[in-house]
Amino acid sequence: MNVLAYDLGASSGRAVIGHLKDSKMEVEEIHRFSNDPVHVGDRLHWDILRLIHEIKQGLLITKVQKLTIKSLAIDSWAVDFGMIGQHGELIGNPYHYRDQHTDGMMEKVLAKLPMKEIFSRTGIQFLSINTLYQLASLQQAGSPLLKEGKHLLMIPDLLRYFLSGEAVHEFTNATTTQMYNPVEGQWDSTIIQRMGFQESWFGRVVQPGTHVGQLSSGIRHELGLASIPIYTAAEHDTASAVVAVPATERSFAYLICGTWSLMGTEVQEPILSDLVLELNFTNEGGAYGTYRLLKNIMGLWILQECRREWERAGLVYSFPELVQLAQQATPFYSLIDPDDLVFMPSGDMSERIRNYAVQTGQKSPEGIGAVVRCILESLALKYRYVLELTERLSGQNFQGLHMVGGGIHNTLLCQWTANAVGKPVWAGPAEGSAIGNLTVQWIAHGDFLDVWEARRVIRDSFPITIYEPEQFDMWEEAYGQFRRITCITK
Ligand code: ADP
Ligand code: LRH
Repeated sequence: MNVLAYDLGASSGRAVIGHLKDSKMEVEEIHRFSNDPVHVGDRLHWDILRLIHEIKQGLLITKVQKLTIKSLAIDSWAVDFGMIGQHGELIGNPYHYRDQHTDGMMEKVLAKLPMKEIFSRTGIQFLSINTLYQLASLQQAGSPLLKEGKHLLMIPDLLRYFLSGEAVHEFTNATTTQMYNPVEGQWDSTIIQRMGFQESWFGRVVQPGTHVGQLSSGIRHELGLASIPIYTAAEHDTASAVVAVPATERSFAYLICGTWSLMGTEVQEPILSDLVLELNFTNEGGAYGTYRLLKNIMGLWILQECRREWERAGLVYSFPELVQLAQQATPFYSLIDPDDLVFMPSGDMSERIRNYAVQTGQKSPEGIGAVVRCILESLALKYRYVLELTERLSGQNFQGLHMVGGGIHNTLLCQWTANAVGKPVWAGPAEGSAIGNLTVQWIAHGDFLDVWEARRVIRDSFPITIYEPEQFDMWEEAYGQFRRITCITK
């Protein structure tokens, strides 16, 4: 019997089939598609109808291949949502979290609700992209979405709703709204009321691995399919990826490396200390009663945007080609703080990198190789900084770093990460979120006793590449340079 995972990242989505054979997981990607946000007027949207179309294409492939599907589940990026109107239809096209309507909105919300109070109620880091600030922005604009909307559904909730007709929230993703209270185990009515939002937008929240419906008769009829049970995965893709970290030790650090880089550790309770707040770490909900004490790092988004920009200028390079150019460039020529907000929106990214270098008294990286090298070295150095903070906040000393996600195809980044953190990097599996999604379904079906048994099987089923740290002195010196340039003092 097969289980089916849809894993939608910010840059691409895939349908992955998994089955268990001889105590190993076997997975096959049956469908992959790009996820292309669309600029309309001044706004940036997700192409939600294309995504549902691609999900249906995946279902059709299972039909053509005569695969029997025991269940399916969806995971995707966090914080974004759609509003459902009174007749059950989607109102408008969901906004992309990089739409600039949230600029300055966090400050306005914090004038109403103190930061400390929001943090103690939610445990969530302060990012302008959070659902809380997106809703505040729509409210300020008098958006019809909020006037007509009856139910707010996060992206995977929404896609699942399109498939099954059931409007149910999933826990891991709900926490990323910064309106869910993990201590009370429910939506935070204080924040919701004080913001003037409707409590009725926020419905029942279920845990990962819950059976939440069946493929609707409409879709079964349209595609000529039999019924398929629909489950919740850990629907936040990062939560799914953490499930798939092939750790054997209970204390482990991870770096989920894709469009974003998410670095942290698994904890049993949210850590709501002043230091976690001060360092802007988060306690996102995880599977099986855990929390993800982590920090968002801007990640390979910066490289993706440069690549897109060069492509528009007729300079078309694959990721491996860009990595090769970086390898040939001068080491530590210039460095950036990847998390400077200047790198958040889409657009003229290489120009912003050059400006950052000049404004911080460095030489400007000229040429594609120099820019790519600057991005990758800066990311590796930022990983060191955040890993040190993770150790400090969690009181642990990690033996190495687990890296999962598409970014591990960038072997240079993996090696430089090991060099920067001065510890081994264990890289794999690349399709962490999809495998975590499948794993939660298998656990729900009783195929594994718990996540630890599943992690052992993941470790035995997929290749893990070990990168040992090298050139320690050079990276140590570069880290000092990085801290000075980026003014990191803590
Ligand atoms: P997301 O799920 O956020 O869309 P992925 O986990 O699929 O992202 O990772 C995509 C990133 O992985 C790309 O932006 C790219 O930087 C990197 N990547 C993927 N394949 C390769 C490759 N062959 N060589 C180098 N980097 C790669
Ligand atoms: C990674 C991710 C991350 C969120 C961001 C919006 O795909 O889900 O965990 O912070 O997208």
